[in-house]
Amino acid sequence: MKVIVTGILGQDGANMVEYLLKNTEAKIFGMIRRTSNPNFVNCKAFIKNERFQLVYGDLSDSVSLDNLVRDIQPDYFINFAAQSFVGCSWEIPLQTFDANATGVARCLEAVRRFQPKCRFYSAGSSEEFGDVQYSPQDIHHPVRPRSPYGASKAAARHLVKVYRESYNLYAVHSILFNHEGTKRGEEFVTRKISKGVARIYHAIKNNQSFSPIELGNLDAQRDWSDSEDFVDGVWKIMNQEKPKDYVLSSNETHTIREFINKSFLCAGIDGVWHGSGQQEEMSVSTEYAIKNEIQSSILVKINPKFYRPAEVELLLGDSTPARKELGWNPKISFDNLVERMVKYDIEIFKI
Ligand code: F7E
Repeated sequence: MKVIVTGILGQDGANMVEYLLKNTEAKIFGMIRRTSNPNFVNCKAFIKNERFQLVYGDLSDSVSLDNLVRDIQPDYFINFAAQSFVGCSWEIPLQTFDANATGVARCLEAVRRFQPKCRFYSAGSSEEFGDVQYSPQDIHHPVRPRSPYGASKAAARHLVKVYRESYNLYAVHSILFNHEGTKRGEEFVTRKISKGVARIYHAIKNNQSFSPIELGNLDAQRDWSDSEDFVDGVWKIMNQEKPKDYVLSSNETHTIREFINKSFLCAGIDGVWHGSGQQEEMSVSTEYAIKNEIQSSILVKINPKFYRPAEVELLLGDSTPARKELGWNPKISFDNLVERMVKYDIEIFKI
């Protein structure tokens, strides 16, 4: 069995490769773009595995995708490559659309032309639901994106459906709600918080001053899971008798503020909120400041530069069909997820 996985330098691609090496006998071809200085930090566990091979390819280059599919003749093609940062998608809308939507069309064409038996997975996003009409959101929720990123993923979803129905491909585009973990990029809010908490934890421990974590909208609500649970769900979705799209989610929603509270709690730092709107801040409690002889006291403050031109205020998924029909059983709760991320970042923190 041969599997092409794209996006292997990122969180999901790397977790997918680790999952496949552990749970299958497959040979894995991990696709990366040619860059002058690639960062393999997420690939340490498998880069030297004999069942793993690095291959060059690019979602913007159909020749590379055609060649890979023609030469490898994969049984599965799992596409986790993307411009995945919503916040940045207003600054680079065309590149976002090219990678996330046209890139999927290029993959589908490569599969259709050179290995139509190959099962294809496209990573959908709850950002496609955007300005939500009802909660919890299931697979039938209308597509109402609020960002160029959401629009690009929505377009990919339509393309996958069209190719599935037109050419009888096993092509799926399942909706992934937010999913995080210790491989998460630092620009995403959860890792930004866990790394910031680790930095402050070490500053307090070493009697040093610290600067606050600067964030945008703390009221947004997200349905967060662990990426390691999701790659198991994705593999189950790819191995059904007939292709069908599902939602993967925790079925819980939490504000950014709740994620912050839990993170500081995990680090044993006692914070209190005060003020509102752009003046809202979290600082260490008086008792904690006295006990630890802390001079700088602000832990979190608002920086409007992290507000988005349009926001998805609430996401809450309904993954009941995936749990019932696929036997998908996510293991990492919201509390576990926050704890894992904060403890990991405290452990690896370097000044
Ligand atoms: O933002 C708010 C921000 O960038 C979450 C991607 O994996 O999940 C992810 O997209 C929320 C938003 O993730 C900051 O406004 C506040 O409401 O961590 P995020 P995301 O946009 O939800 C979906 C499902 C995907 O498909 C995406 O690829 O947090 N927020 N302050 C902030 N966000 C960031 N990044 N930085 C802040 O300072």
